[in-house]
Amino acid sequence: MAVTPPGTSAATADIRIDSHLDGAGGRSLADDALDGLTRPFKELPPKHFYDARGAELFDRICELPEYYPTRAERAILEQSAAEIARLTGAVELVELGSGTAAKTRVLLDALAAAGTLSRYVPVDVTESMVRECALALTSEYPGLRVHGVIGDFERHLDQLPEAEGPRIIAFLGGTIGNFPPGSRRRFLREIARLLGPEDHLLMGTDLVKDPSVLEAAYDDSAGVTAEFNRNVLRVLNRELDADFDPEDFEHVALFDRSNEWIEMRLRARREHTTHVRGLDLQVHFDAGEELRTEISAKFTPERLEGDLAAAGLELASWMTDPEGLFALTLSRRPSL
Ligand code: SAH
Ligand code: AVI
Repeated sequence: MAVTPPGTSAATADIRIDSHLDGAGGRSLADDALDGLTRPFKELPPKHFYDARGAELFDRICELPEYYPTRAERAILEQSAAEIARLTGAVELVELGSGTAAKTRVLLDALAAAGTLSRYVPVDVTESMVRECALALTSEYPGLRVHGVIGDFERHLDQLPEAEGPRIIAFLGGTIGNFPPGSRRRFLREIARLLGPEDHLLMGTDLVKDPSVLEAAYDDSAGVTAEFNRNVLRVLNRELDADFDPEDFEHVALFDRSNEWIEMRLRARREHTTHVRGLDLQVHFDAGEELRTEISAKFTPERLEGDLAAAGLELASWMTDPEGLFALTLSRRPSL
């Protein structure tokens, strides 16, 4: 496939791809690394996990026996997709952090069966995901148009195409939990601003549960999540010419009971200094020092409703799996 220069778009009859990850995408990693690695408590944002290898590791995580969210969310979608199609009458589905759109097919099937489906808009920072997903879906759903957006949903929401009719903005997988609470509400407000009177937000949230179940989901026995976690160091080595040895770091996943979120960290096994040449930066780690790489917030119905209300949204439907592990919610702007 032809390479699309940054900030431009390419189109075939059914596929249009817009790319917004120009130098600014690279700068975002450089800025985040400079900021996060020089803090007293070192931290990197989770969006940098997802290069092609990180995306592949995430797919393997979704298949792990301990990682229940993907299966639970799929079960809810299978149970409720027809009702979601009926309630929304959506002609298009915009998906933030779409990845391989594996579960999305359940929704697309329901919208196609309802006879309303016309366009799918996947939005993801991982270019290969958006391109492969566009090719796969246009061949699986004859007549479907795919308008892919390669970009950062924290920076490029204003680049979404105009709605062509009632639409669903889907934010699945519990990715909203990767935002800290204040940014989460700000982000939800930005999504709310995109919703017209006929539109809905369909969001997946992981629910608070037994900490041992949560910790196992983020520290699997096969070590796939540990590799996913360390992958961010490989991204820094490649993109910023750093010399991290990923094996110098131990994977840590723990449930913070007061904040009700999982924290993933990388803990230095020994004292050492890393050189990030692209930033001309030396980063010192004490033995046992931790770098936080992700929070994954778990929700109660009250917390979720509070966050939605703070963003000016009202809950239209709350759906959960038989074990109550995960929730899918449909919300909208209240009619005046
Ligand atoms: N929605 C899928 C994938 C979840 S993994 C599912 O439910 O299984 C999170 C996805 O969000 C990845 O594909 C990652 O590349 C993407 N992502 C993470 N941060 C992002 C950001 N800031 N902007 C756009 N995409 C992002
Ligand atoms: C994408 N996101 C919702 C996943 C989560 O569960 O927070 C990422 C992940 N991190 C470790 N395992 C999966």
